[in-house]
Amino acid sequence: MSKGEIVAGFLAPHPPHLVFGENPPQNEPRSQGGWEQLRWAYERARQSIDELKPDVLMVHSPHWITQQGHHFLGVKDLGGKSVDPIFPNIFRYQFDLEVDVELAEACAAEGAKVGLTTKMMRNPNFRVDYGTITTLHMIRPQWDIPVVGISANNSPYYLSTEEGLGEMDLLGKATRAAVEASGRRAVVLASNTLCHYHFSREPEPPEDMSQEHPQNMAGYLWDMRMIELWRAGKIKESFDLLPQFIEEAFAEVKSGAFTWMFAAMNYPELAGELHGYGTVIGTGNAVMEWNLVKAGLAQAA
Ligand code: 2X7
Ligand code: FE2
Repeated sequence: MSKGEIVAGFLAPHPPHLVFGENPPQNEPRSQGGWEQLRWAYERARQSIDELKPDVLMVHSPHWITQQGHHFLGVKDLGGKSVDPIFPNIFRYQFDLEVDVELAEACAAEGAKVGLTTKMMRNPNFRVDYGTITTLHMIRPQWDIPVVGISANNSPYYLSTEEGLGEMDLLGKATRAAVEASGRRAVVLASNTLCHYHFSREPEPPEDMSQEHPQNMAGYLWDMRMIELWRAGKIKESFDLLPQFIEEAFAEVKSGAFTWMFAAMNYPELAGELHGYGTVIGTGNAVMEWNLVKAGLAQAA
């Protein structure tokens, strides 16, 4: 078996509004559209997935919260209806997905080796969270590539940010080791919003884009500062700033997916491609790609 590798990483945020705006058959509520800049950004990211031809999509979601350890979806076929607890009016999604259980088990084993508490989720009736589903739907609506789903232990919220993100760094390195041993071509997806300040009232209808804009200017400026660093490939500098960004913009990257993804990619000082930026109920969201094949750091399919 040839050595597996991570072929790309995407910042792939999960506001369920994006699925709502697209009106796929799996989602019950209907909309007149909305959030096009972000949905068109995902269309460009989908083209890259077509070209990369990965064997597996790996996603870390802040909305599957497991306070005791890092959990991995561990049932091959999962299906059912996933409802967003905050926005049940816009996200009631019939999901049907295939899990790469072998790779998930290898990630859990590698994580345990480096001292993390890890666990396989074996409940066949498990309802997959809206974060995992939205990111996966937006990046690959065909659902024809097996997935690895990873929970958020959320250690940065009850340890210090630095300690918690240190755990996510270990989880990313463990993920990389598991992918390499698996022989798979893997794409890693950080399911994270940037600035997370949001409005507390929803417009009527929710897709009224005349009401959509950044919740505050300081948060918007933080998002632009971080995106500029990522577009310039200044990854180390961006990680040095990450705790301050999290603190001042209440950024959702605190939950660890972004750190996990970069650790899994071995922190390449590589310019990311911004597919698009937009706000959702005032929060900042960017769809960005770090393509390791184009950079000569991974093999083409
Ligand atoms: O989970 C989310 C989010 N991160 C941002 C915006 C809107 C809804 O849900
Ligand atoms: Fe979120």
